[in-house]
Amino acid sequence: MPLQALIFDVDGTLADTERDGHLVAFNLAFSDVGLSFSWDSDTYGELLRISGGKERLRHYLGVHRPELAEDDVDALVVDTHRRKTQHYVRLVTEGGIGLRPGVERLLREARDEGLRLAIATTTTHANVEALLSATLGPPSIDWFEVIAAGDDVPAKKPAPDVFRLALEVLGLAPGACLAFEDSENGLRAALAAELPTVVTPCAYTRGQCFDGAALVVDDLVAGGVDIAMARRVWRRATRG
Ligand code: XBP
Ligand code: MG
Repeated sequence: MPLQALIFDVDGTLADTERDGHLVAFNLAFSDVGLSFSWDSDTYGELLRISGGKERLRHYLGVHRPELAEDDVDALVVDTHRRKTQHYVRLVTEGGIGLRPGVERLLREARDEGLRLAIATTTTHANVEALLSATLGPPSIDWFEVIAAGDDVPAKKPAPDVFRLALEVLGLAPGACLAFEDSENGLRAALAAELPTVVTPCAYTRGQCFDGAALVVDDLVAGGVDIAMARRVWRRATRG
């Protein structure tokens, strides 16, 4: 069975979106709704262990601002996250975030060779579409046969749900695919879906445990990961 598809995580993998995108957007949203705190980079780095912006904020309020978590905390979380997503889409659309090294080359080489593309992410469809449009142009959204996003599935990473949804829509077995991730949570999700996985850690995830990855490189350029290398890594991982 040949390699047939590449499945990409988004945040930290396609682009380094967390510090200059999501974190900035969260703090702007906290100000919008009158929350008296903001997150610094180190705090956010710790909170990133929790997948999902809504789940991350709900955890923070419950642990660090229990007085705010008493009333209708769900309504506060949903409203704050909605505003955060609006800020994030604006920041990305303004061109604040670029793709990581080698990502565009690999996507274009994969397309040229007829490989199918998919996304499996924890973030929202709005955030993914804004990032793709701003970095590769609006038509690039259609390069991906499926964009499986966090709220499309019952459980977020490290659960395998979003990768399994991508495989289901592709109609492919995991052994016909190669996944790309940046974090321990993401790698665990991909491995739980039995996907061979390349890891390109980002600033927040460097030093996490990537046991089981087919390859770990600083980034796709540093690691020489073009489509030919991706095929070699897949072949070695699957004996395909
Ligand atoms: C990383 C995440 C997301 C983002 C924030 O997603 O855990 O929650 O941090 O996005 P990925 P939302 O799986 O792409 O690495 O606030 O939209 O959740
Ligand atoms: Mg990620």
